[in-house]
Amino acid sequence: TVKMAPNIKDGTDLNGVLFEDDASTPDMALARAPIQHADSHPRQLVWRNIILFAYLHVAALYGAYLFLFSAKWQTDIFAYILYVMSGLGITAGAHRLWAHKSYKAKWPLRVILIIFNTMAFQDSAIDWARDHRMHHKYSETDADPHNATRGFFFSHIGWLLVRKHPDLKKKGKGLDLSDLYDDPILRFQKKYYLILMPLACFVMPTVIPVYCWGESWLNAFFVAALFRYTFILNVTWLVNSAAHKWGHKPYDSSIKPSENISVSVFALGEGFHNYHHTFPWDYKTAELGNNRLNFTTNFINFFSKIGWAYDMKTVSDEIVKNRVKRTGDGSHHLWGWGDKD
Ligand code: ST9
Ligand code: ZN
Ligand code: ZN
Repeated sequence: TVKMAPNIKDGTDLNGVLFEDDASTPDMALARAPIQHADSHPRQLVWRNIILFAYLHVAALYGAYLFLFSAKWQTDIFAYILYVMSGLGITAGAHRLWAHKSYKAKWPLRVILIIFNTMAFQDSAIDWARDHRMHHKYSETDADPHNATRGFFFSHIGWLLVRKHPDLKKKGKGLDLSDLYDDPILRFQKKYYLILMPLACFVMPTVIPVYCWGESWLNAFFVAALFRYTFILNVTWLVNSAAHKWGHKPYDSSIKPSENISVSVFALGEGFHNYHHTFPWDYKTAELGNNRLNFTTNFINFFSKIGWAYDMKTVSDEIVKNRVKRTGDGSHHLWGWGDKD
């Protein structure tokens, strides 16, 4: 079942995160205020993160070398499968299900997604969704965790290397996260994160290649754990950096998020970012009716066939068309894939 958002009229959806209640949030006026710069706020470097991320990226380069020249082919395929699984834990799980509530999932699918999500180690889904709701609600202001107006580096990785802006912490108190805390699966993951995450992201990916096809510990750890993990991190961050910088803006030319095909391919369908920021409740995170270049949408559609995913929210062609006319940059004919213009 796919639902059209019933009571959202075009124009009231700006920066909406949750399709039921967002347009009525008083802070919405603030969220649309002119772009603010964070220069007045001194950066507080977090050296622990700087050192860990520096190590991780050097180790991942070594892992990439082993991936190409040393690991068994089974290990390479395994790393690829883990990339898709943990990627879905972010896209179908943390992003479309938990941050945006763009569809509903029965508990077996939620269990699958929380396992995938823990393999991706991007912090608990509750914390991820909290940051992401801020990212939409206060997009490109100081209260946006990876505010793209602070530059490519900050929106890519820099935001994880410094203390958060005081504005974010202040405004963040106003978020309603009760839907997330109501789910025992999400509470369980957050409570035991420091045990579950190392097992799912580092131990399991290392042990399986060693015991199942006799891979070396070195190859298994650097390829299936560190290289695979760091690769997905960077793909995810590219949505915040590259897809907030390069590409067309067929739906809303007043914001930085853009339609970026290259990012979409690696991010399992999450690079159609101008659409996504314009219509954030759409479970497809893209207009394309036929789900091209959108593996995550196909994944959710598959589970809707067996009844584990339901109540998917989307946007009517009519609303999209009006919005394109009113605020688009005129490039929609390149993006409607011939079936909407
Ligand atoms: C990682 C996450 O990489 C990546 C997320 C990317 C998002 C992408 C979105 C794009 C769209 C989707 C596309 C997906 C594509 C995927 C493709 C896959 C193939 N609201 O955080 P703290 C308050 S993680 C409300 O410690 P500091 C709160 O009271 C990588 N309140 O701030 C909080 O206390 P508590 C691995 C908030 O001290 C308190 O402030 N993880 C909010 O300034 C302190 O919070 C890491 O490396 C909020 N949003 O530290 C860890 N935020 O939590 C990195 C905060 O107790 N993080 N508050 O409630 C850190 O080390 C720290 O957070 C810090 C800031 C140093 C960055
Ligand atoms: Zn964004
Ligand atoms: Zn989003």
